[in-house]
Amino acid sequence: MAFGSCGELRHTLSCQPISPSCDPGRTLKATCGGVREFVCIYSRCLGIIEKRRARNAKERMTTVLVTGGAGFIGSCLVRQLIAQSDAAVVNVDMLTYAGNLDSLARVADNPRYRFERVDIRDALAIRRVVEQHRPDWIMHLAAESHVDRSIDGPAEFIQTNIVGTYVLLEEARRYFGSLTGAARERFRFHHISTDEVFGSLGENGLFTETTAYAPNSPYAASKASSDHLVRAWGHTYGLPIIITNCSNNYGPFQFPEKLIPLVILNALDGKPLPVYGNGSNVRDWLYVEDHARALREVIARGQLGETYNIGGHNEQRNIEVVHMICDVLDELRPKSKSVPHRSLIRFVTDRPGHDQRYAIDASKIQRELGWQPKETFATGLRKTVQWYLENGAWCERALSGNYRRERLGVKV
Ligand code: TDX
Repeated sequence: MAFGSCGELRHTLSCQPISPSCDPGRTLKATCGGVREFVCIYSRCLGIIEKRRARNAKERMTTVLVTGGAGFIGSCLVRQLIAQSDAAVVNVDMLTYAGNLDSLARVADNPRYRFERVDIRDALAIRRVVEQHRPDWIMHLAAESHVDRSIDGPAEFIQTNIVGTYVLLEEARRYFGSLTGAARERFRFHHISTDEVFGSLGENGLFTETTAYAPNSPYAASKASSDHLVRAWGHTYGLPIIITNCSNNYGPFQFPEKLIPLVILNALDGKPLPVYGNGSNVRDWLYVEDHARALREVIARGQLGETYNIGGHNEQRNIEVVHMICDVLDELRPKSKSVPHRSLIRFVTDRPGHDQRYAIDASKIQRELGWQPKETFATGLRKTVQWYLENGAWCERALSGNYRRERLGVKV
C-alpha cells in the first residue's frame, strides 16, 4: 500500500499502475518512492470527497448564532437545530434567572454545539463571539419576557430588550460589512418577537403583519422598540433582517412564572391556582416545538425585510386553560377521588393594564412558507403536563433561585 493525496483527503491507495481504461477524473497522482503513479481504485473516493464538500458547504451555510438559547423558546430552537439539521449552533446566553443549561443537556456534548456565556449588551464580547464563530445567521431570542416582572421593574427590560438589541444590531452590521460574496448573500439577522407589540384585541379580529403597534405593558413596549430598531437597521443600513411576532408559547422547559407551568406545579403541590381578574382574558396558545419549526422555516426561506406572524389558531380563555390543566392532572395524578384540582382555583386581583385578547392571523407564513402548527391545544397541553410530571429535577432547579412562585406585578 502507498499513501496518496487526492486533493482534499488523504487516502490509502492500492499500488496499481495507471491503466489506459482508467476514468481520468478518478486518476490521482500519488507517489510510491517517487517513481510510480497510481490510480485510486476506490470508486467511492470522489463520491466521498463530494459528499464531504457538500456537507462542509451546508454546514458553513448554517452556522447559527442563537441568543437566549438557554431560555424556553431558545433552548427548543437549539435542540431542534442540533437534532434536525446539520447546522452548527453557537448559544449566546447570560444565564439570568430564566436561563437554564439543564434544558440543553441532550445537546451539550454534540460537536456542533457551542455555549458562550455573554451579555448581549457587552459589545466587545459579542464582537469576539461573532468574529470567532462567523455565523451565517443570527437568531435573536434573548429577552426579558415576563409582563408581571416588567411592571415591577421595567429597567431590566429597557436594558436587555432595547439596549441589548441595539448592541447586537451594531455588531451584526459591523460583521456584515466585512462579508463578501456568498457569505454576504447568506447572512440573516432574525429578530424573534411577540404579538404583544400589537396591544389588545376586542372580541373580534386578528393581529396581522400590518396591524399598528400599540404596546401596553413595559415588556410589550420594550419588544416593540426592539422591533423598530431591527426594522430601521434593515432600512437604513441594508442589514438583511427578518422579524417574527409570535403568540403565547407553552410546552416543556418553560420557566414556572408563566401561566401554564405555574398552574401545573402549584396544582401538584396543592397550592392555590391564581387566576387574574375573572379569567376571561384570551390568549392564542402555540406549542413551542411548532414555534421553533416556524422560526427555522422563516430564516431559511422567508423574504428579507419582511415580518411574519406566528400563531397557534388556539384561542382559549385563561380559566379554560386552568380547567384543562386540572382535568389532565385529575386523570394523570389525581389529588383525591372526591377533591378535584379545580378546587384550588382562586380568582385574584387583576394584572394592571391587562390585555384582554391576543389572536394571530398566521395566514402569511402558511401561504408563503407552508408552515402550520402540528399540535392541537389538547395534545400539546397533555404532553406538557406529562413532561412536568416526569421532570421534577428540572423543576426543582428552576425553582432553586430567588423566585418562589409569589405574585408579581400587582403594585403600580
Ligand atoms: O398566575 C397567573 N395567573 C393568570 O391568570 C399568571 C402568571 C398569568 N395569568 C394570566 C395573565 C395572562 O392573561 O394568564 C395569561 C397568560 O399570562 P403569562 O403566562 O404571564 O403570559 P402573557 O402575559 O400572556 O405574555 C406571554 O405571551 C407573550 C409571554 O409571557 C410573553 O413573553 C409573550 O411575549
